[in-house]
Amino acid sequence: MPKIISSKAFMLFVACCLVSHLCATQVKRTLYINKGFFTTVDTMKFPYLAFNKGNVFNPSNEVITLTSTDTLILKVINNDTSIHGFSLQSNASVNDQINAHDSVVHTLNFSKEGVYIFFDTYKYPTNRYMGLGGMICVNNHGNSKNFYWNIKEHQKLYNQLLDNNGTVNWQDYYPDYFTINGKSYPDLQNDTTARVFAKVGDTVRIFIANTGQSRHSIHFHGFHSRVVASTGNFIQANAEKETYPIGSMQCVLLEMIPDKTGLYSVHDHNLVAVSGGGKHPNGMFIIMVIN
Ligand SMILES: [Cu+2]
Repeated sequence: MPKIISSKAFMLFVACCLVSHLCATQVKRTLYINKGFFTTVDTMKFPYLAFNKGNVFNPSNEVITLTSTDTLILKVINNDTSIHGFSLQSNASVNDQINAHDSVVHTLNFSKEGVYIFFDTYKYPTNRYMGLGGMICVNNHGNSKNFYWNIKEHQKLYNQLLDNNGTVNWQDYYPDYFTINGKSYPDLQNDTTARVFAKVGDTVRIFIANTGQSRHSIHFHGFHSRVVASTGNFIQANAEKETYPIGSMQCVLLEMIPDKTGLYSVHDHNLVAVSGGGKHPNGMFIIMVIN
């Protein structure tokens, strides 16, 4: 008799395991820390670092997308010849030091929708400034049109100095290039992950992280958005507005439902950030298309 009960209990246990296994999706991703050169909109070059999905350098950091029921198995490989760090802004227990050509693995869950920054804490803020800051985007809307903006500014001379183990004074920081996903206008117009392209009535979601050193005020023409999630001190959840001041290492998830067709610009309200190498409008500037 006890044997029958225990075998029934065992079958129930197996069934439960199967159900919970089917509901929870495991997402496996690998990030490579790569070193290379950033090419600006006016073809200047400076040393740069990025988290990429392969071992080939690309100045756009990889974007990881999840839902809040996913479990992320994340491997980070240091493909550089120097030590790097790996941290997650929302989770203090993720704080690694990774030797050259070494790697770490984390199992992570994100219970809330929003944007989470992963970044290099080693020699902080140097390596993060040099490019090592990316986004994990958690979205439960099954039918939204999603766009990803990793916003950042650069001062060419600072990258060169820091790469030569020089010191810089952040009080004297006057950035000369301003990018979204490592690109400036007009190249940004060809970034399908950044340029909003939607129809009237679509639910547009824009995942924004500021991985730079400066604050950036993102200003939309044409539409107000609703704040779905925010880590910023300046932006409250559910606020509906058209300008969003996003501080260094802060994130916002916006939702916009366009009600009219046309071309509408989005730009940093600080007009210096709408330039590149002193030329306007070669900075943080996107023309959205609503059909
Ligand atoms: Cu404007």
